[in-house]
Amino acid sequence: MTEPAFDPPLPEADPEVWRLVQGEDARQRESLRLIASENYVSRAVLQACAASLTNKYAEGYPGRRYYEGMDFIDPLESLAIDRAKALFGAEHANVQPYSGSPANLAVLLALLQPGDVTMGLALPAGGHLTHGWKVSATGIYYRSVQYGVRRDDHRIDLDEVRALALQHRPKLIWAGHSAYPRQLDFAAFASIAAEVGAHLVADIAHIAGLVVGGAHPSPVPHCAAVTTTTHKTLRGPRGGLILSKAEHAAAIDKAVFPGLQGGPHNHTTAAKAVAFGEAATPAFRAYAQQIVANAKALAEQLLARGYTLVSGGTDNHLLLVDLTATGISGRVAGTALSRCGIELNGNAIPFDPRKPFDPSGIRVGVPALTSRGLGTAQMNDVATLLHDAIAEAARTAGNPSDEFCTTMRARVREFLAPWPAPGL
Ligand code: DSN
Repeated sequence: MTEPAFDPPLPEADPEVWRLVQGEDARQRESLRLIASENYVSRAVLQACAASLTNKYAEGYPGRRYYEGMDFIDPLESLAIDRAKALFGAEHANVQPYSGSPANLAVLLALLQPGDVTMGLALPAGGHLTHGWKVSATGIYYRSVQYGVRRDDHRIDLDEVRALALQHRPKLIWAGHSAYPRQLDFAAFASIAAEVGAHLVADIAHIAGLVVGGAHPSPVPHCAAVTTTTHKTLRGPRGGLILSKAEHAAAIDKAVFPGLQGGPHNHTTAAKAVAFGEAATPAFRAYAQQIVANAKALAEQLLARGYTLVSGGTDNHLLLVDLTATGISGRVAGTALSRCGIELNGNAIPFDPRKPFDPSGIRVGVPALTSRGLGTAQMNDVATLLHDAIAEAARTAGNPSDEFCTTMRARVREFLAPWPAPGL
């Protein structure tokens, strides 16, 4: 039997796209990836992402679909749901959210009326856009009150959270972040939420892998709902997940579909199931513990080189470095470091006098390099690479020479050579 004429493999079918994909593969292999929200998925997760399931429509839920041909999709989605519930100890799981932002919007749609009051950590203090920041739909269609961190120790001030909650009587309180290096006290948030009759919702997009690996306390017992992406520390495909108490299951399912989304991305659901399976293993538990150990070791090494860390250190997978003393902004440093084969992002620090697009800090995360197998013994070298590149960027006002960058890229490649990138 001959293959259909339209069906050559990608390198032949579209060399232009293939070249770019290959380029990205090489870049991921050869650069020191310190973006706190990124990771390397396993070969198994990558294979599931590329499965024929992408060809199938499946609006609805297992056993209640609007399409025929669900012989394999229904058991697959049920498997993903069961694995997610077991992994997190949750009463209900919805595995269909396309990513974290739709998951958060779905929770609001399920639990609130438009115009209801919500509370969340402000973006400049390390919160997420979808926790009610003014430009987000979550801040436009709901009345959002934002809490911050303390000026002296950069920790969330639970006294302020309580005072604001008593003053504004929110219907929903977010506990979550995308740039906060400390643990969240979910029990304390739950007690404030109970006092004002609010739903507590945790967004654990950044820390889901740490939670299931026992490296961060779980919010699940304390919350009406918990949202997460599946592609950060959880090391799954790009996607979202909502966990909830059984009493909210129907409302949440209805909010995801038909409230916000159409057909689920079944290939991603399969990859989520694979990732949940991987995350339930002892090896993943060790990975989660190693992430925190590596972040703490890197923090020590940067402190020893004179850097200022927001809150003085870390309890999780990320550090926020205040670059004010170096004379260059986080954006300028990030661009220069990228030319040197070191990837991270400029990030606002609490009470940042600079603009969000050109902030004072950088965010440094270790989940990806921990997936390559690097441990605490390698964090001295990671800090040296970072420091050498930042120092040269500062000395040259953000314009290190091409020669310097080429040398740095070679040093990064050589350093990473013994630690192959998973999946690629
Ligand atoms: N964009 C993600 C991050 O980098 O933290 C959060 O959505």
